[in-house]
Amino acid sequence: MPTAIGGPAWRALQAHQEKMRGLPLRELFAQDAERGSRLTVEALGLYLDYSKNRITDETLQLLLQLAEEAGVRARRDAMFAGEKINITENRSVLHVALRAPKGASIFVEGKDVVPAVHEVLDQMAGLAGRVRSGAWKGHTGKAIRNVINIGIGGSDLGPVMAFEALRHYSQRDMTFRFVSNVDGTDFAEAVRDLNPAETLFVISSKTFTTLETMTNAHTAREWSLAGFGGDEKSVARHFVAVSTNAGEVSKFGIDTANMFEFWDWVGGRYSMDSAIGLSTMIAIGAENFRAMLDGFHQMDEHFRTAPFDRNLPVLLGLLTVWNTDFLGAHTIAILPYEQYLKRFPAYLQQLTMESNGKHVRLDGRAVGCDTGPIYWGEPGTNGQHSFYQLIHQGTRLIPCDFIAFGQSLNPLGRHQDILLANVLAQAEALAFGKTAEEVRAEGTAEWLVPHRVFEGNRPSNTILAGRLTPEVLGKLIALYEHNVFTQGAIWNIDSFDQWGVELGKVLAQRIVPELESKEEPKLAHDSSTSTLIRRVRKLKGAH
Ligand code: G6Q
Repeated sequence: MPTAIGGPAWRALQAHQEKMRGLPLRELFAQDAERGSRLTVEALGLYLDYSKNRITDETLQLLLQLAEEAGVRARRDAMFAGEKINITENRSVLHVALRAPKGASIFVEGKDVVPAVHEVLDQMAGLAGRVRSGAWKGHTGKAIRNVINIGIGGSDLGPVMAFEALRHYSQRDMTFRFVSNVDGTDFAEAVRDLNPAETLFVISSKTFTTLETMTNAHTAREWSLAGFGGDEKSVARHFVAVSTNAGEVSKFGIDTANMFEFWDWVGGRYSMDSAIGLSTMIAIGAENFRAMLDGFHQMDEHFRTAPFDRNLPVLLGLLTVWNTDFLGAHTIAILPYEQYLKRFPAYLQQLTMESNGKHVRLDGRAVGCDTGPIYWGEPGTNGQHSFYQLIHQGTRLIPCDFIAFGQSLNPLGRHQDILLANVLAQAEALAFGKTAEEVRAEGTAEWLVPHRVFEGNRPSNTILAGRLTPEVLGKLIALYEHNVFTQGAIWNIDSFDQWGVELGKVLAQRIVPELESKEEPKLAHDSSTSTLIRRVRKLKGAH
């Protein structure tokens, strides 16, 4: 596929962007009284208002033309058809198969993968049911009260986010914790008040070789064994695994009957709805987990079939390309006004930045424009009292995605109205600001006027839904997955590899023995790294 960057639509957008400079949002809204209801899309119970972007109908038409020139449609269809669109790893990209309903067919190299997906889901439901009901007994005959997921990156961020997001639906008499960091503190704090006899570890690792996860898993094994006088037979009752690597799992001592499989066509950051979601399923139950999968699937179908001008993920992806490549934005703030979504921005950081943080196209040549913006964020209203200042009055353009729900899962007096009033007010203030005249009219001293002016013209999207349910969470995650896909297709990059995380891993493996060796090691690094290694060796000895 030839790149659309620099093509007709791209060049037209560059010229168009010049025109747009003199058209602030105030003006655009003044020209069209219907804008706020027209530039919206509602699908699957999600309402997207994108009217507060610096766009006109012409911008939209050009962006839609860009999507056609980039071949987004063909690329999308290739993904759903199981083609190996992750070309640098020669893999299919089929997270959509993880939520395909029973009876659907998706083929990888001539084999329908959907039946295997449902077999694993049923196996997960079996374990989740036994653990939740207390039928699964630990080594000493006690029921499991604590579940600890050990994993990192894609094998951690999704489970953590989903547990927090769906905590309302979780089994409240059980404790769920997540250990990811190789910093021993993470493990130590997670288990300090737990009883090994009531604790089940879920070792989540696609490869079962990841340094951090295996280090934590072995420490967990020692901690657990110590609670049973070293009886190795206990491992099978207190450890289960989620992996593609049966050999390593059984070497670890985990009964492969308690191994939950997934496949190399599931990327780590797209795996929270695979067996990697086992801890989520134990927490919320199989029925809620399936409702979440159904939400994902509904969004997959919407992405696959809705016309692009009414297609939520396509529109969000195109707006991101517009803000990034034509308006010069470097970041996107994700601002959920829903406390349960507190880890959603962190989850999206991996999904978006590991996927689209690429500098070369599929053919290995330089992309020639900016790719993946930096995603970050915090729940509202907290952020309003800290970093929003820079968004309102700083010198940088920071597009925001506001996410809010009509109903609270914890209705308390006026809380929800106040929360919702704030999210609406922030989007309004960012778009329309406050002019010098308005500030003066309040009787502000002239010298203070510039400090109190809000330029406005800051773009944002507002996404509204009724209530945060497992199904809605699935829709929201798939919305961003396909938004990321759309961006990557426009940039013509491989959104599904992650070679950028490799180099640091390799170098760390080299440095570990240099830190541990009794003898002073011969160091052949650059002078900074060698000096730092010597300094760390000294500090290690210091108390
Ligand atoms: C995600 C990445 C990465 C991966 C972790 C854990 O897309 O590949 O975050 O998930 O490195 O890998 P394992 O599951 O193999 O331990």
